[in-house]
Amino acid sequence: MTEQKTAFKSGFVALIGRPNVGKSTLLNHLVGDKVSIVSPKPQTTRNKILGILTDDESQIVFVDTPGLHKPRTRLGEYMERTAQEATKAIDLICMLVDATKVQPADHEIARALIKDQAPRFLLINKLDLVHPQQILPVIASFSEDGFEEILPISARTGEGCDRLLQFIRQRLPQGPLYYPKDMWTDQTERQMASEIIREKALLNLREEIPHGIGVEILSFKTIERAGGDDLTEIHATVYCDREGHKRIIIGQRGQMLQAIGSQARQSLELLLGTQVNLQLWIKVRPNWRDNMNDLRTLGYTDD
Ligand SMILES: Nc1nc2c(ncn2[C@@H]2O[C@H](COP(=O)(O)OP(=O)(O)OP(=O)(O)O)[C@@H](O)[C@H]2O)c(=O)[nH]1
Ligand SMILES: [Mg+2]
Repeated sequence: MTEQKTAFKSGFVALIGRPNVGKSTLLNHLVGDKVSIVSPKPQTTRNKILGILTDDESQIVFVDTPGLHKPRTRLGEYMERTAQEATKAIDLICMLVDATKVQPADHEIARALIKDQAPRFLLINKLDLVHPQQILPVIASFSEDGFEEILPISARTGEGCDRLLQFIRQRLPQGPLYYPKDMWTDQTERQMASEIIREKALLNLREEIPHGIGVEILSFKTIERAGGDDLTEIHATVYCDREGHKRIIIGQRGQMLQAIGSQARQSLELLLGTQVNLQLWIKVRPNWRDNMNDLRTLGYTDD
């Protein structure tokens, strides 16, 4: 008797939800690598980012998206559009909510997703922060919104994530290998470098400053050296929108910029597997988030 080979399954799975609910943390956990930057500040993710998980039987292409919010700048509008578009032509939508603070906006998003007609799972994230009994009313409050599965998870501890992957694989259609087996994201090293610098700025800076930060990579060059001790030279400009913010980003005696630079360099060395020489410049560009040219320069465009 010949052994029947099971058909390969593949598909695109969008991660959708309000800012800060843990979409990027979940993406990184599921892909098992740092693909998308994470911070305690809302509106961390600004672009659509793919994280790809491939095994012998399936390929899941996760699509991380900017958190859905009410945009106040052109950058915000771009982020909103990006997230909305990401639910089109998708095989499965995973909507995330934060178990510690479900809000009316979550219910609005859940209802709006009904019209997309794609199969939908609801993931109640940050399970590690709540008592299991607190989850029951949350589940009940979404019971009319047509979710095929409602799964409590913790993207931080990984609780419930294996089960989530099982459900996702069951739900995937038969399909091709969309991306090469060893590919785990669609971002270039240059794009990842820019995101890592922005992440370290987000982690070190307070309040409204992070929202006004943009990073442009000016040059990115790997120099091969004897003994495999290669060096990557990265020059980048950090945009901010006020003179006062520039002073804070540089900090007293340059300490803040040094902290951001050295944390970014360490992450970049891990990512690239080379030594890194990172040079950062700060530039004030008032209202760059509303300026189409600046948005284009920083890669926030629809094309
Ligand atoms: N305790 C706990 N914290 C979590 C969990 N998932 C995410 N977080 C934290 O929540 C914050 C936001 O996480 P992100 O992954 O950046 O959230 P996001 O939904 O991608 O946010 P945006 O990109 O702004 O839309 C970070 O501080 C994470 O460490 C979780 O399961 N448990
Ligand atoms: Mg994110």
